[in-house]
Amino acid sequence: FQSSRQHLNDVKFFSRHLRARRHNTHKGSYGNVAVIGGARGMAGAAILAARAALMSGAGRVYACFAEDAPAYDGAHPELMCRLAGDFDMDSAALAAGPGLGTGPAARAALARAIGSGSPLLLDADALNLLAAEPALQAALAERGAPVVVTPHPLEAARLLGVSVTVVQADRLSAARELAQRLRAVVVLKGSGTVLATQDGHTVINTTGNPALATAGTGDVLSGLCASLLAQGWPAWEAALAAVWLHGMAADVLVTEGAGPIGVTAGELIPAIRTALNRM
Ligand code: NPW
Ligand code: AMP
Ligand code: MG
Repeated sequence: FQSSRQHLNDVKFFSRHLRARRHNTHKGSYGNVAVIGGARGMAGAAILAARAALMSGAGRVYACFAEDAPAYDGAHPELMCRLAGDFDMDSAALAAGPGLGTGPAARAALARAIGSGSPLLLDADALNLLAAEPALQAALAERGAPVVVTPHPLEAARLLGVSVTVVQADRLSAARELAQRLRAVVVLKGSGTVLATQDGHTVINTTGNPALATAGTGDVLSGLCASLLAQGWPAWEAALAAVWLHGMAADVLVTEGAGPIGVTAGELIPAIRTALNRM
């Protein structure tokens, strides 16, 4: 297993999926993303994920809320705000979890997302719901469409039923174990994010810095990765590219003097757009 470990400091791992935009294309050519999240008090998490999806190139982005959908996002009226219950989960790549909460409406939205045929990213409260309910894990394992999960160490610990100390003591093994159990690409976040496939292949990301240690940066990563899934990237390359770009954007902000102190998750989003276009 150890021989499969690689360090992701080179875009060659995913560069073949980077394509210039062709002239004769339209918004339908770049895929739909739906973020499923934003319970009361955490609408910002869903908005951040949706903005990240929009500014990383998805053709249409929906922000779906388990309860109380806002009319629109004043800073980004391009986003379409909906109730999750009204959304056709088969019509977009899904990012479920940012600020989703764990109540009955959240659980119902997650079950519909898992039951859909869409590419699916699970983060945050979607992972907390999954950890609490073996039936949802069983449904996830039955899926045909791709799944990426992006736990931070505490979310990974909840899923594995161990302590954060155990996860952090051997992050490669924790990521591999989760990938096998959930039949998903796993992104175990934190300094030196570990990515793992179901067959035990692992990569450690080398971009990023403690500027990212602030609320909402994980939600931005979810929207970015779902956007690449919507644009047709395979799950593994989408996860590699999203993690690399997210960290690179933070590195650029620090180089420009905007961090590491006080970078906000919202500022990361245009920096990701710049990094993506420069590639
Ligand atoms: P500590 O503090 O070390 O004991 P939770 P959440 C641990 C939404 N958000 N290494 C750490 O534990 C999310 O989307 C909404 C080691 C930390 O305190 C979720 O839906 C926002 N430990 C919901 O809130 C912006 C680490 O985990 C604890 C670690 C809850 O998500 C914020 C936190 O985990 C947020 O995104 C690391 N690298 N990273 C909004 N604007 O609406 C984390 N931990 O209790 O699951 O809470 O991550 O804040
Ligand atoms: P979340 O905890 O879900 O908001 O996710 C936090 C995001 O910031 C993840 O992508 C982490 O990998 C990243 N992050 C947090 N702290 C650091 C750090 N010290 N160095 C690099 N990346 C970090
Ligand atoms: Mg998070």
